[in-house]
Amino acid sequence: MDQTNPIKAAADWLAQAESIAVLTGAGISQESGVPTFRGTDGLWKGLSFSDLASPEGFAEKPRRVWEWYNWRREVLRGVEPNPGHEALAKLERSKGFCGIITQNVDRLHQTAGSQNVIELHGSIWETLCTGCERRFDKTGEALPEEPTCEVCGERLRPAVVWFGETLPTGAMETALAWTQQCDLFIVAGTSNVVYPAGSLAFAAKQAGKTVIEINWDETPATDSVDISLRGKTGEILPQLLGTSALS
Ligand code: BJW
Ligand code: ZN
Repeated sequence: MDQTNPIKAAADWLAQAESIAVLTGAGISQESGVPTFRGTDGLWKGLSFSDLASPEGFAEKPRRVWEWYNWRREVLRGVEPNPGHEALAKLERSKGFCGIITQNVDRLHQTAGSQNVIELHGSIWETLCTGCERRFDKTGEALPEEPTCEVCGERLRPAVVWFGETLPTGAMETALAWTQQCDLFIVAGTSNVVYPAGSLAFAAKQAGKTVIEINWDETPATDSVDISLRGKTGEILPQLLGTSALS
């Protein structure tokens, strides 16, 4: 491994790996124009997202929570996948691949062409009825200020995972299985502070896998990974593929 050139070293790992799993977070969509949660653009009208992404926040002020989600849906209607998403889709096509484990609810990986995607935190494009628990696909639609169920009339909520809620059935189990099966684990554009997703880089390391982090900042996982590449995911991921024997 070339210690003096971490990009080259990471590209070498990529070229050698027979199967790869990737954990992504909000940072991978940042260059598409999607705001991240933490950091300078992590607030919305002065509210912390934990006021907005929690069952308590929704119970207290459902209209306010829907205002935030409707605003985010509108932002997402105007964005496209960026070279980071595209590089991962290309990786899936070009070699043995476990898949992408994403915390994002924006579906940009799928739009870029990735097929093996676990949505740990659900999808912003689906709604869930708080009464009859039916799910509705509302992809791309503009929703009313406080949408209600067309079957039972109860309040709809975004079909995403809020703090204190359990992840979709089987999602974490499959994600953990991928960390065990892959021989390279990439963790890209996540602050690694939200659990259980934040445990995956450590689980991969513990299972003896090579772990590469891509982030423009340090995270709690940085000191534990094999290679930490500091920069934009939309630049580094295409660079890695371009430098590896894959391309
Ligand atoms: C770039 C970049 C560029 C930017 N290039 N880099 C164990 C220990 C402690 C706490 C817990 C624990 N287990 C569970 C908990 C509680 C809680 C938790 O984790 N709390 C911590 C915050 C303390 N977890 C939960 O409640 C989870 N449920 C659960 O565990 O159920 C079991 C259970 C239930 C009940 C009791 C006990 C157990 C659920 C977590 C759900 C999180 N939901 C949200 C909202 C989703 C819906 C929506 O989108 O609205 O998920 S919160 C928010 O954070 C969202 C994200 O997916 C998630 C992670 O954020 P992410 O993706 O990392 O984004 P950022 O903004 O934080 O970071 C971006 C990063 O990219 C930064 O590092 C930048 O530097 C970087 N970056 N642009 C490169 N261009
Ligand atoms: Zn209903």
